[in-house]
Amino acid sequence: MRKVWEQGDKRVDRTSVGTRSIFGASLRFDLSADRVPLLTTKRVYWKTAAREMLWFLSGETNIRPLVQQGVKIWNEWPHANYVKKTGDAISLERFIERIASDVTFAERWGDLGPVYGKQWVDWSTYKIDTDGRYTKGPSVNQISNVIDSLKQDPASRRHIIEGWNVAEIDQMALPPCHKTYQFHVNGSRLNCLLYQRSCDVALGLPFNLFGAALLSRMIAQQVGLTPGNLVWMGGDVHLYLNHRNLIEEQLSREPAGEPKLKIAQRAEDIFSYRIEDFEVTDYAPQTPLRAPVAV
Ligand code: THF
Repeated sequence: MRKVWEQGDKRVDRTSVGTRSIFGASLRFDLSADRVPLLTTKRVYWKTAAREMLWFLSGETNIRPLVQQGVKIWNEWPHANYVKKTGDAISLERFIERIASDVTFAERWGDLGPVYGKQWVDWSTYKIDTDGRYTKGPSVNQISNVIDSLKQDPASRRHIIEGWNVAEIDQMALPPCHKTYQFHVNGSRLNCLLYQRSCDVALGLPFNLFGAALLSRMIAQQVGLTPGNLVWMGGDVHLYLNHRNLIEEQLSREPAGEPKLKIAQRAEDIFSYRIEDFEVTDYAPQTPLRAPVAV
């Protein structure tokens, strides 16, 4: 955060909020002994990040199940889309109440398009016959495939979960930021590398790191390995200019402690984990810091 804030170039971005940004960065964390990258310089609502990760794994792309669990982090995009398409200047709060109470409305306006969940567990395929006609092929469950390949061919360099479906980008509310996860087996240890094309350091990164660590830990448990390293690589790594107060406060604070993440029991399969299965201990963060999300 300090590096981006002090050395980043000023850029006008898609959201027109303005950022300071560096291009190309990496972080490395040791996940052994239940360690987890969870910020202590502000409270991170890790259960929200965990619920989001379970939502991705469920294949869902509609915000309704998140809304029903009180998770608000994806609300702004469907709301902005609704206001833009209908010209109805409904407030975010009223819009979200309708998503929660009205299934038909939620189906029509709560969907983000073929974002993470769809690509991870239900990537569409097509076959082209000799006349150049397209027919639908079987869809691909990348999560199941990675679980299988880790078990059957641990030395493979192809344990990849990819969110960047070029053919469907234009139907997504937002193209994936944490777009590629690669896994790597070293002896009994499972390493994970996350490549994130665009990173909102103040709001997104704490969630994305916790999410990646959780995914890595669930997958390790499913295939009988111990979590090794988590390597994070970022493309455009930025701080929004309207996050100044949060940034200056956070940079004045000292990290303290070593939070741990445990999974109480092994779920039957990678899709059957529940929020109650996750436990964070040794977490005594400083106070939460609020900042608006750029849409
Ligand atoms: N767009 C932008 N501009 N930043 C992002 O971090 C981001 N994401 C997802 C998609 N687009 C993005 C959405 N994820 C918060 C956290 C994650 C988000 C969006 C918003 C957020 O506001 N966090 C607050 C409140 C948490 C809460 O409500 O519990 C926080 O204090 O952490 C990055 O993947």
